[in-house]
Amino acid sequence: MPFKRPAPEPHPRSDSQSLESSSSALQPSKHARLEPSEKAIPDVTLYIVQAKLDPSSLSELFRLAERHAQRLCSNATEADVIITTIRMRRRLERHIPWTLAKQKAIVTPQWLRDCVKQNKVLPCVDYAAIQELRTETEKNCPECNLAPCLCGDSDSEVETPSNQPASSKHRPTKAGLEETQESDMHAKIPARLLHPDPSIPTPLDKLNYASRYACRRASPLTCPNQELVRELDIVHRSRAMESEERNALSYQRAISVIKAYPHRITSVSQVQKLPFIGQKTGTMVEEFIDTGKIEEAQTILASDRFKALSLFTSVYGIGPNTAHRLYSLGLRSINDLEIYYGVERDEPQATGPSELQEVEMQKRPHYWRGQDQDKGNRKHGLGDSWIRIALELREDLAIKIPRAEVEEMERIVMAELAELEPGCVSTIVGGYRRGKPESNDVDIVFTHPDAGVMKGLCKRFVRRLYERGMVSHVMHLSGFHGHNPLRTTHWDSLEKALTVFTLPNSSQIHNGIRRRLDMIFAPPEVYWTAVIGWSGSIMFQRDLRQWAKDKLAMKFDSSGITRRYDSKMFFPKTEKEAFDLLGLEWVAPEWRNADA
Ligand code: TTP
Ligand code: MG
Repeated sequence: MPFKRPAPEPHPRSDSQSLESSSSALQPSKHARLEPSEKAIPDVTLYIVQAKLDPSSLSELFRLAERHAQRLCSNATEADVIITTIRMRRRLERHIPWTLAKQKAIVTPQWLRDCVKQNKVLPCVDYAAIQELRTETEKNCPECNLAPCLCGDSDSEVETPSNQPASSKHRPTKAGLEETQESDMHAKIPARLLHPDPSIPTPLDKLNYASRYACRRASPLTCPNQELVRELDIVHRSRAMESEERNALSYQRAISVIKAYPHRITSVSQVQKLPFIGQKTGTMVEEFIDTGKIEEAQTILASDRFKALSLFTSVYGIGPNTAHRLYSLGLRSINDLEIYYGVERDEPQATGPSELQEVEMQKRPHYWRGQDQDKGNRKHGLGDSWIRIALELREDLAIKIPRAEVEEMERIVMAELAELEPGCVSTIVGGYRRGKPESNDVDIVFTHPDAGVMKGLCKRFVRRLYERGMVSHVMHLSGFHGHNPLRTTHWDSLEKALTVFTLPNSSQIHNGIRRRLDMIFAPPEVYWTAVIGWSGSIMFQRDLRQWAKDKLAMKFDSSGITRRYDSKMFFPKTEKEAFDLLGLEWVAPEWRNADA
C-alpha cells in the first residue's frame, strides 16, 4: 500500500500523545502492510523522524521502506527501529520523548540503506544515531530477536551480520562507502571480534590529569597548551636524537602531563605540583608563559646539527645511530645522502621490488624490538640497502595520508584478504584511531576467529598483495613466535609486515602515492591487546604497561596480558574488558593522545 509522500514536519512535541497525533498525517497509516514480494526486513516496524530530512532523502527512505520493510508506523511508540538524521539528544527530544527513545533502537538512515542493500537486518548499534543511546540501541536492536545476538559481548559463534568488511563496523561513518567486496564475509565470526569500540563515553570526570600514568589521564589530540608542548617537543626530539634516552624520556613525560592538563597555563604554579614537572621543565614553562618561546628550543632549532640529524632521521629507516654516523662523515643534506648511497634521482630504482623483498624477508627479520623501541628501527636503522630505497621513496613517504585514504586502503586490503581467507576482521589503529586528521602511515590489526588460520597468514597475504602489485616493498616480515612469559626478549609474538603500499587503479582514490602500511596479524584471543598496543599513543601504552606492572604485577603488551608470578595469560574479549581487567577506566582512543 503506498504511503503518503512526506510533508514538512510539524512543530516539535514533547510527549508521546502529541507525537502520535502530529505525525499521523506524515507517516503511513498504522501498521500499513507492504506487498510481501520484496520483504527483506521481516517483522521490523520502522518509524521515520522527518525533521532535518530533505525531501529527496525522505522520499528515498520511504521508497526503501515501502519496498523492503514489512511495516512503517505512524507512531514512534510502536516502532522497533526509529530512523533519524538527528544526532543530538536535545533535538531528538523535540520529536521523541526521551523515555520512549530509550526503549527503541535509534539509527541513521544508512542503516536502512545497508539493510536493503544486503537484504537483511543489520545490527543497529553500528548505526546508532544518538551517541548517548548507543547502549539502548544495541539492546533494543530487533536483529537480536531474529538471530543469535551479534550486538552483545557474547562468545557465541554467530553469522557475520554483514558482507561489508567487518572492520567497517568500527566506524559507522564508513557505512556510506560503496562496498565492492560482496562475497564470503559470511564466515562464522564470534560476536566479540566484531564488537565495535565500546559505546561507553570516556568518563572524563573519573580520569585524573594529575595521575602519574598517562593511561589514567584524558589526553586530547590538541590540548589548550599545544604551543608549549611543541616547544618542549623540540628539546625532547633533540635529546632523543642525541641518544640521551633518559633525558628524552623526562621531557616526553612532562609533555604527556601537559597534554592532559585541561586549562590554559598562565602561571607555573598551576603545573608545578604535577608529576614529572621538575625544576628544569618548570623553568621552561615559566619562560614560555613570559615570552611565548623556550630559548633552548630555539637554539636547538637553529643548530646545523639538529637540522641535519632531523633531516636524516626523517628518512624512514634511519635511526639516531646511523644519523650520527652520517653526520660525522660530514654529510649535511639529503643530496649528500643521495650521493653517499649512490641514489640516482631520475633513474629507475637500482633495486627492484622483488629483489628487495627477498633481502628484507630473509636477511632482516629481527629488528623489531617491541614497542618500547621506536618501532624497532629508529635507533639502529634498517641497513644500507633499505636506506637507498627509502631515499628514493622519500618524497612519497613524506606526504601525509588523509583519513579518507586510510579508510580506502583498509577497504581495499580487506577485500583482498577476504578473497584469500574469508572471515577476517580488522581495526585501523595508530594515529588514525586516535583521531589524527592525517597520518604518516597506516597501521591495521587483523584477526580471524579461527586461530589456526592466522598462522602464516601474514606472509601469504603480503605475497598476494605483492603479486597484485599493491605492495612494492617489505621491510619486515616476522615469523610466528610463541608467547614468551619470561620476556627474555622484547618480541611481541605477533606476525607483522611493514610494507610500502600503493592503492590500485580500481580503488576510489588512486593517486599513485606510495604509502607505508603496517599490518599486524593477531590470533583472536589477543586481538584486543594488539589493538590497544598499536593504537598508541606511545606514552599511553607505555604507561599502560607500567601501570600493569606496578599495580597488578602483570605484563601487558600487544601480544597479551600475563600475570607475572605464574605466567597465567588473560584474554580480554573486548577492548573495554582489557581496561576492566587492568582496573582502569575506559579511555576512548581519541583521549589517548599522550604524546606531542
Ligand atoms: P606509528 O605508526 O609510528 O605512529 P602513529 O600511528 O601513532 O602516528 P603516525 O603513523 O601518523 O606517525 O605507530 C603506531 C603505534 O605503534 C603507535 O600509536 C603506538 C605504537 N608504537 C609504540 O608503542 N612505540 C613506538 O616507539 C612506536 C613508534 C609506535
Ligand atoms: Mg601510524
